[in-house]
Amino acid sequence: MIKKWWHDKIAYQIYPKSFCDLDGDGIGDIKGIISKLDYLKSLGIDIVWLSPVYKSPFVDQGYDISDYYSIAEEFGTMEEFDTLLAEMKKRDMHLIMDLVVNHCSDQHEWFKKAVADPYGEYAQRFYFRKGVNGREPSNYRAYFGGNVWTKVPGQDDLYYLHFFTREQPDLNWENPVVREKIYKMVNWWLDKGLSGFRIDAIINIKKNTDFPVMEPDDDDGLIYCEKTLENVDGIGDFLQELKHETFDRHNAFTVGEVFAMPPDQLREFVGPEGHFSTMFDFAPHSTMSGDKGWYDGKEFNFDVWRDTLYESQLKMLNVGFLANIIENHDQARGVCRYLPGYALNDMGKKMLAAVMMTLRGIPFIYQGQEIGMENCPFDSVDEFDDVYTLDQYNAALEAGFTETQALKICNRRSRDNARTPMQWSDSDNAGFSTGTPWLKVNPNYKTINVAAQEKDKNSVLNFYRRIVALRKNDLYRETFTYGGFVPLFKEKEGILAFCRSCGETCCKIVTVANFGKNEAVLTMPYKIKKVLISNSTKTNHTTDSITLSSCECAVLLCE
Ligand code: TEU
Repeated sequence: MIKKWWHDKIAYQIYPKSFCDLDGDGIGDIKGIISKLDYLKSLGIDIVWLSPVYKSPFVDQGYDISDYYSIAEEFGTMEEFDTLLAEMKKRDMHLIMDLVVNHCSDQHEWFKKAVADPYGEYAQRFYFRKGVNGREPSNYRAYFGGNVWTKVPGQDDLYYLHFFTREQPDLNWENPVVREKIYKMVNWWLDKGLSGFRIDAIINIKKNTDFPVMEPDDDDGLIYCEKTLENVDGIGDFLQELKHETFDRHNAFTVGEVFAMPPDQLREFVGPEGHFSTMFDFAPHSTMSGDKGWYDGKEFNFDVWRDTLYESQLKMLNVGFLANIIENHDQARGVCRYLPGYALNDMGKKMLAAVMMTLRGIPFIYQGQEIGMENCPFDSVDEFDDVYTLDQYNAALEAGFTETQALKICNRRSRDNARTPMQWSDSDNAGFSTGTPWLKVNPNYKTINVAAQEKDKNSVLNFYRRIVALRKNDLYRETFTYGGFVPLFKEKEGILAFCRSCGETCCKIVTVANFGKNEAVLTMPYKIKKVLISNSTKTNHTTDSITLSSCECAVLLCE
């Protein structure tokens, strides 16, 4: 395998609106991020992924961009952004930004010009279509609800396409002018010194532009828009062109947000010549997805989750690397998803960390994960901000759930769970802001916060520091990065365990974790030489076996 600069890196996602607010307006800002770079360095972070900071009306929290060349004034100025880049370089850290190019904002100059002249050049940069029999051109349901077609303002029978909210018109990738302008913008940022991009919702850029009416998948007569992409060929041509015109020229690191990839195209997407450096592994998360929405989401099933994780790891062995997450800004908090009630404590959180940080692939830590932030109790639907949550609340009501039940469903699943302000200390607003935060602060900030965990050598934060340092230790880095993956103890209930090794040239490292309620005795297939890290004060083991109490984990150097 040809080694790349990003193979052994650790990444951290910042959701800027909720990270750190220095100017007191209740919204995080770039100056706040700069003030925390030493903190990120102390955690061992190499790459920071910044969720969108571009100019935006914030209908979808910055994923609706009105100017790709400007920084939103809520976050600061371009000069401050340049300072951020310079300060990161000083610390030998890389910055990647979000590339949101399936759609822009309806406040983008192109869309305004398209609306002003709906049969002119700018309308060609979007999908404008005539209605059919006085209705929308087709019957697709947008990701955040409703029809993907909305009437062009001022027009009777002309519609534009948006797979997300109506304020996020889809860009027409079939139009070479659009592609050329996007590549120019991407290169502009890379020339500035970015190390790459996280690429948003990218599977959506290739559509069947005949937009045929399709068999509905629900009583509303619509079909989920993602399903309409299933048999559409040709996305590879767009993605290879994008890569060739931009990323390749800068040796950039790219991570795709790819849902619904055709399963036979793994190598095309993330193989050595793949469209992206890596892409997120959403398979373990998707084991809980419902067919219709959050209201029919599945309960967490440890066996299904573990087997899916193993499958993801194994399928990548001779292909490349996936990016591993337990959460992001679109998910509820990982500790609340994957840890049963009895494990939702510091032991359990460290166990999840040990598993995630020793898998094969690029680890992405989401802000607050390193202190074990949890889902937030939202007491009323008015406390949510997220468009998707409001849609799913209504979907639950329409499916016959009561308001109390719908609120409970959203409490479990809402994207706002991960978007509440970062908990820096036990002072007002968790030390996030001196103003009124834009979103509720999780009331548990008095006990779960960075300042308290800095002082406690056994905190979740310090465990993350140690496990990150272990992964980067010169003695083990090669194994953690390039080592294979062999699942162990598959027949043992509640056990997640695997061996990482790369043959003669490097050492053998085994991770064992007991997600079960009862103690487990594991007879080891390899001799234990040393406990590299564990979440207990004293690991009970001999050279041949190890006994794990409930929620106990260990990373072992073996012979
Ligand atoms: O998410 C893309 C996407 O497809 C999501 O709707 C996803 O299916 C869902 O959140 C899973 O829980 C990206 C961004 O990450 C998200 O924040 C944006 O809202 C969306 O694109 C539109 O840009």
